[in-house]
Amino acid sequence: MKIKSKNGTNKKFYPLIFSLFLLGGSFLTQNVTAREVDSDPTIQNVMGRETVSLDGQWGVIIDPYETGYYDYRYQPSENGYFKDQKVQKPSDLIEYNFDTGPTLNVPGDWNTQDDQLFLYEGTVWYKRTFNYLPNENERQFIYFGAANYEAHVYLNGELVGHHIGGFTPFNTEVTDHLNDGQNTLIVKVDNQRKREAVPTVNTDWWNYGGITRSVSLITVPDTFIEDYFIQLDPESSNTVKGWVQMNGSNRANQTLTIKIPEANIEKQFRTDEMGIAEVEFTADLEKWSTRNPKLYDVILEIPEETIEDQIGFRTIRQKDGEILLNGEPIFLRGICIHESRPFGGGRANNSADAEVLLGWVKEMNGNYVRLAHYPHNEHMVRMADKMGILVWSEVPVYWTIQFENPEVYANAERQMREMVDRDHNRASVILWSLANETPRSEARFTFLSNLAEAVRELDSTRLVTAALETQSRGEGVIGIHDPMEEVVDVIGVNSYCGWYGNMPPEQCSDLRWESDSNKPVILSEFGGGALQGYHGDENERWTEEFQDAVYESNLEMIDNISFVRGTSPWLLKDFRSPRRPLPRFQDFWNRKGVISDEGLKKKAFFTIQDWYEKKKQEWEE
Ligand code: GCB
Repeated sequence: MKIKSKNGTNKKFYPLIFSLFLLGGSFLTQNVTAREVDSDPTIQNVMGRETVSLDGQWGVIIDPYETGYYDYRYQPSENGYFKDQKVQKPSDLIEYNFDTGPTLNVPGDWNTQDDQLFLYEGTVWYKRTFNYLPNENERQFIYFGAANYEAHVYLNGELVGHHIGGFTPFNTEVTDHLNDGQNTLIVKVDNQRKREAVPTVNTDWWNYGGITRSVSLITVPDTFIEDYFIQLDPESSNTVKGWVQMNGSNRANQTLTIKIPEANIEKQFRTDEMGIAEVEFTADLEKWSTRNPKLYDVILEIPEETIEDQIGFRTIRQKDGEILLNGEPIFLRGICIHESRPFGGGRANNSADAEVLLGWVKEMNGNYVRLAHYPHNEHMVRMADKMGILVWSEVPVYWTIQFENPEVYANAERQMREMVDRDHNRASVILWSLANETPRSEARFTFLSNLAEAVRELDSTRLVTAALETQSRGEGVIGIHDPMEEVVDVIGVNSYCGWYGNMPPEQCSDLRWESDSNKPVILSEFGGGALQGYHGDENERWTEEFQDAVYESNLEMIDNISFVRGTSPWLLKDFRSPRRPLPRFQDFWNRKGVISDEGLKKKAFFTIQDWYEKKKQEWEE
């Protein structure tokens, strides 16, 4: 296992970026471009730290023309809405006011909170105030679980942070920007789709905008534990390996103690000049597994602070066509999930949502989920850790993005890094996915190969995958043939027999499959749609019977594919999509859920449940 600081190969540039932030207070003005305030390294385990929640009602201004950002010459304005100017005398002209306008709840997408915003794509400004009383030797960061898609963060009128990417966390140090007493935090969030964005303009899901995940003010000591990566070495079932990254003026030559009290572990390490302690020790630990999701309290101590996390220890590998969890072959009985609330629409964003969604997976006899098509909130992976559900996590490199564009690559790699950084201590997460259904080309191959290399540099303890497409190899034969097979560890393939294409559902079971590789294959998508409660003949589209027939036949087909080691049908729950307008049956919902938008199960749910019960017996799990 490679030891890397969280910025991977950028390790040596780290102090430079960091000091830019420390100095930030003295020179950041609106003239500083957003790019210069990117990249503050994100803090690990925010849920386990001292924080003040900034969730709740925020004042908002809907700004479709970005009048709060650009002046009438379309130049960035010195006096944008981020200044939160107030009328001082009756003759003053100020054409906005956060305090007398509408509010939105944070965390939450704006689309499902205000009818006016249901289809809105553009800028909304958010404002809230909070009180702060300073303490010597403490530092503060403002942390966002996610904001879709581009966020500019202003504190007391100054730009302090900027982030691109709708599904990963970011934080900004604000120690030198805070006032004693009242502070005003303003965030410009823009969810406009762009051709050169990741994802690009064309997706099959709703572009929910806003501050969709929690916001908090984190207080840390002057020198603190910024990040850590503590996992079992995949090659040895009793060696714990990893690193701990300190941040602050005393980061060099610090003593770090790691304790796992339940396993009688107490080990000391020292940080190097960069504040990194490399960690390695042997321990006799009960393994985390789907049957026994054992989590240990892991305590990290430096003189200035103590951090506690709950970590599971397991190995995941692939060999000779098998996926090996703790050295034992396993069949992944999964389902895909969009980050959509269990009852109704809108973004899921809390632990209760995660418990219901993953509870349904358990009820279905599942042991695995594919979190499509972007990183889901941290509650999901923490709940998966507790419930013993394995996870495929992916970045929104979806369909036809600009594979030739280096900026697009940099964006995708950054999102991948932020996803890995947040979840690299979660035992449940076993697969990092590079992409979904991307069209084959040389540029795409280079892009995805580089992304695979980058993710392996960051984390060599997990497997790399991608959802690829199949090809017909003549009458009745489906082939998997994609140059990406060489790059990934586990091959994902999406295939919609009986739904898309001309083949009626009942013929799918006769298809034969061939793979050019001896790597394990996951059927990462298959299925069809139904309107819950609509019944009829199994030849009639949109009936639960039609959807069920698609499943019956596909599951029979999969029973005959020798190299399949996992399935994640498309998908657990109906989700909103602008691509699905058909009145009465769709009404802008993708109906391929086996559970309706209201949380009601369709026939196919039980068909999968029975099949997974059978698989469970076969694989003795
Ligand atoms: C797919 C995509 C998924 C779509 C699904 C569908 O292949 O990967 O994002 O939502 O098909 O419903 O067509």
